[in-house]
Amino acid sequence: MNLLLKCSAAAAALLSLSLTSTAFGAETLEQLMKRRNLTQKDLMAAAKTYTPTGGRDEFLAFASGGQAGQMIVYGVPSMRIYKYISVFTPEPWQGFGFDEESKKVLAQGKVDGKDLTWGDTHHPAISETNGDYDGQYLFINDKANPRIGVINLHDFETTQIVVNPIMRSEHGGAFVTPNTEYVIETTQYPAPLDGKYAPLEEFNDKFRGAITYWKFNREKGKIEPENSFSIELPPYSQDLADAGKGPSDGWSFNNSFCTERYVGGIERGRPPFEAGCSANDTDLLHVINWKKAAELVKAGKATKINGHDVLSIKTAVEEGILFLIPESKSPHGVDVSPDGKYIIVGGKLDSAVSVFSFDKIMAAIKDKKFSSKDPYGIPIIDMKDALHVQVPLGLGPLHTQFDSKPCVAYTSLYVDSMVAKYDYCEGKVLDKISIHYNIGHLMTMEGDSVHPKGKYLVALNKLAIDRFNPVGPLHPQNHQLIDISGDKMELLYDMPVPLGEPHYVVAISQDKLKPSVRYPYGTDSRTEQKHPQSVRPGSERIDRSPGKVEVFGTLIRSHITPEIVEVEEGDEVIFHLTNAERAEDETHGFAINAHNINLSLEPGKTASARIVADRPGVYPYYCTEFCSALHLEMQGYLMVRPK
Ligand code: CUK
Ligand code: CUA
Repeated sequence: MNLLLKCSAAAAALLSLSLTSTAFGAETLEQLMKRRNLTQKDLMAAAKTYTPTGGRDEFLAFASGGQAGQMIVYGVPSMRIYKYISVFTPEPWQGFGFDEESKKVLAQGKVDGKDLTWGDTHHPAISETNGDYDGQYLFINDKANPRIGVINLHDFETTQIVVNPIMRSEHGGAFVTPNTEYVIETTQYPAPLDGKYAPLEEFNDKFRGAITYWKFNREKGKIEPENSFSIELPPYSQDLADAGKGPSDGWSFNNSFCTERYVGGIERGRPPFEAGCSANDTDLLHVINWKKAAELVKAGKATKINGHDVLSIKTAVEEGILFLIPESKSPHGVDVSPDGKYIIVGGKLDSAVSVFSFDKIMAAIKDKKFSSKDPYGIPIIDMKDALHVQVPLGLGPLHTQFDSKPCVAYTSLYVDSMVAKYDYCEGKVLDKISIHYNIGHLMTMEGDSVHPKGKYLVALNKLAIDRFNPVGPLHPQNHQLIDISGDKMELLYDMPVPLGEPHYVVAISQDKLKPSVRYPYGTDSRTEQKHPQSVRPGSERIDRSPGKVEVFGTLIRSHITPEIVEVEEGDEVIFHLTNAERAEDETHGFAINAHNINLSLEPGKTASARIVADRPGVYPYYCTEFCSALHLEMQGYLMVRPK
């Protein structure tokens, strides 16, 4: 009962009451606890996460699905998974990659003319207005094939994929500027920006990093590649990035590692010296004035590489928009505080985080107080001239998120498998908690916005090892929910994540999301426009021309109209189908035997299926969602007559 004493009075009263009264059937809570081997602490944790049947979550989290090329939507604090959002990978339930409309979105993501059916998603970002999450759009990057996916949060569907024209590898994306003017993406491993071959002997001259600022048009809900630009960076492995906010709005920050330029067994930065990527004591934080960069591009100071505007290092240095600051070696996360005054950097091989002061950085730039230049001529600000404080936290600090309480931050400690809570203004450790195991990112509610909500923290752990029932050598990943409302962090719940490595996750207050329950009649959900081939019930028809049959149909309980479609062997057949339902959640599916077709038609949506009827036969089609008592009757036949 010791633990009970620590609980709040109300909860304690509730628990002692329940212990003696009947909970379910004949079993008392006390008996149930004994049978399931639960402690009072377990019960408190359960009460903090359990969401009664029919209940709603306070926050929705959007997690990267890692190698799955998708995203995972789950609730906090219940940790119930709601949905996968397909971005770079086909997903049949939602028809993504199976209907013609979504195939066009996936085709935007071709690289070198090749169709890619996966992505390595790392960092989701929610659109912001004045630095607050606004719940309108979601962005996610693909590390393997540098791309950004745009998801409209009115229907949680991917509507655009843009391919980075100058990168072959990226990591520091997607991060947004405070009014979502730009979506930021940085390279990971350097390569020639023009995409051509260059021998490693020319590494120092031909290989480059870069940072891309993708222009986002909020009215259209689209990234505008023609209005986007990049800045050429040295051939260091660039890493995570973040945009300034408040006083630092207009600036962005990104880390780099392997400034030794070690590649292929040779350090390219100095005479051959085989010490690998961690010979130097420090790597380099990049400080960039993106607002001025955008003006320079407008003024014609960029050069085109693969049709894309790129400001050279030389121009960036001459115009005073690019600076470097030494940072602890092999850094990982760079995170700007909610008030925009501090930039916190974690070093994977270090035991402290470095808290840089934006004011100090600006003062050094104003006074031209530079200690040296890097080999590419970029001015370097001395670390001590930019540092506010270093906080010793433990081994392997990676990423940082913020609390609703001022000056309170949380940093993941990869090597120690812990989360550290500390005061970054004073440089004081406040609390530490063990996680299971090897944490990468961590996330607090709206924790990288200007108004973090506190309450919960999710630890995204790289290893689960013994935490779950074994399911073969590939274990699920482990998202751990931690209560951060009190002085001490408390571990509440382990959620196995079954889809891929969930690098990062962002969570938004549920009341900021206003998803639609139906589309305006006949909507193409990918273009968000009226679908030109949608028809109303009663106007269904079949158009025929030589070699081609076009079906304009509808689905409504409990019919697919038309119910019979007769075609000739070899015909191209296109079904344009509209769900004529208005009732909430009355989705119909549409599958055709043997043709790799499954559509998802939510109320009001129009989607198209295209097939080539190259084999005579009788092919049933049917609705794949159990939509009414007469669901199984919702079917028809595609009759393919031999020639
Ligand atoms: S993450 Cu991408 S390597 Cu720390 Cu942002 Cu896992
Ligand atoms: Cu419509 Cu089942």
